Amino acid sequence: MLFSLFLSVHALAAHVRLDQIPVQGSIDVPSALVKKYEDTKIKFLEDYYKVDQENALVFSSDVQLPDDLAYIASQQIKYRDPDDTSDLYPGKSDRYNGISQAGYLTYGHLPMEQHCFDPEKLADLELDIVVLGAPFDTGISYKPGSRFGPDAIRQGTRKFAPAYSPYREGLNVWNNWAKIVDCGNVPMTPLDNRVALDQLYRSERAILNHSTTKANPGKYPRFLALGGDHTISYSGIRAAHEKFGKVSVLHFDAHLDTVNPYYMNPNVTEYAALNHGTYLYWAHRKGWTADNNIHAGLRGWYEDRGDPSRDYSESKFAKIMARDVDKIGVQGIIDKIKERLGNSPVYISFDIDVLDPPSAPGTGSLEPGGWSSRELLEIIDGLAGLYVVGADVTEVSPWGDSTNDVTSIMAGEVARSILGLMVLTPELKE
Ligand SMILES: *[C@@H]1O[C@H](CO)[C@@H](O)[C@H](O)[C@H]1NC(C)=O
Ligand SMILES: *[C@@H]1O[C@H](CO)[C@@H](O)[C@H](O)[C@H]1NC(C)=O
Ligand SMILES: [Mn+2]
Repeated sequence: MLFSLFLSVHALAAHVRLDQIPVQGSIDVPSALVKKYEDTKIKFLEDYYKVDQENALVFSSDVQLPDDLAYIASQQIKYRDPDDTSDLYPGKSDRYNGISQAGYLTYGHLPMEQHCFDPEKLADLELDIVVLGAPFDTGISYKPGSRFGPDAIRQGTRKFAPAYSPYREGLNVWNNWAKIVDCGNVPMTPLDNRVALDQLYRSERAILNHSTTKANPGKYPRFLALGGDHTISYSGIRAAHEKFGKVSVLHFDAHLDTVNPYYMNPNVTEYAALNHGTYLYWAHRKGWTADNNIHAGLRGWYEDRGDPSRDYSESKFAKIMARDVDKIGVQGIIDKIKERLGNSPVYISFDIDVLDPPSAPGTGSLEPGGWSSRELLEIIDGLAGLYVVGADVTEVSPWGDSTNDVTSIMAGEVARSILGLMVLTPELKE
């Protein structure tokens, strides 16, 4: 704040009369502006600038500036050599110079990796943690639009940089041991869910088949998929299970998503039986998920009276209800999740509708009574120590995001917390 004020005052140019600033011809500096700076009570400005008798804003020469500030304050702009583009290419300018709009649109300005699914590169391209997009919303029962989620979430992370966590001393998810990249969006056909989910499964399996860097003590890369509707977890759990064995699912959602398709509207055909309300039922039925799964943030009403009991008997989920936060607090929730999951390999299946609707309006099935973003982020960050082998952040439907990309920004932040868990626990505890 101070810093930008400093620069803007400087733009008015020291040693130049305010009414004679040579910016594209002449400009009129109203005396009110001069008055404004005279009245400024910010010490920083008082120290370094003075307004002389002729109302000119001057740089006060009796103040000794440190070199770096003196450079910023100096009148001479040192232009780079015209052939020098070293500060302009993506991955440099955008990530390190703090220019959020620069470069390609990747998650959090991560390096773009174009060869993740290139069959020629499976053997030698090393990856540790991968973000990928799953643009798919034809498994949904209410409002569609989440096929546009991946790019919206990336846009919501424009402000990200390789920065340090304010809550965990020294944690920088970007600059750490792991090579983290964005592999782009997987092509998923909107015309046949069976094919689309298979496309995603093969992509995630391919990611897990890459080798890792030497810095990685674990055996396989790990991934975080940006959805897409929640059906995409089906592919992720399937791929993760192939490498890590049965995974324990930590499911953040307002809804069960373990619904037995026999009881779920529309219960029409075999094709319809796999959708964003049933994929967890199928994942357990297929033998990909363990017996210690857990929901967090539930509050959606049950279509069938037997849904909540089948949730346990058929899919082995324990339940943390949204309102539990008022009874046992955030720490109580963290403890319950950790106790349930222990040292298992965990797949985090995340639905943005776990948040209270005002915190995430851009989603398909809003449910009142959800967690605040502060509660949610504290819960996820509190899970450090879990061994997260795969994850997704789903159901971001940007067309419902009427104000300021709120939902995309939330999703981007949740993803950052989940990536933090991956960085903090690089391998399975024995
Ligand atoms: C990829 O991983 C799967 C599952 O672990 C394995 O069966 C398959 O052989 C791997 N494919 C390649 C090309 O490495
Ligand atoms: C689901 O579909 C089957 C087969 O058409 C039908 O027998 C059954 O009654 C349906 N279930 C419910 C709960 O409607
Ligand atoms: Mn869901």
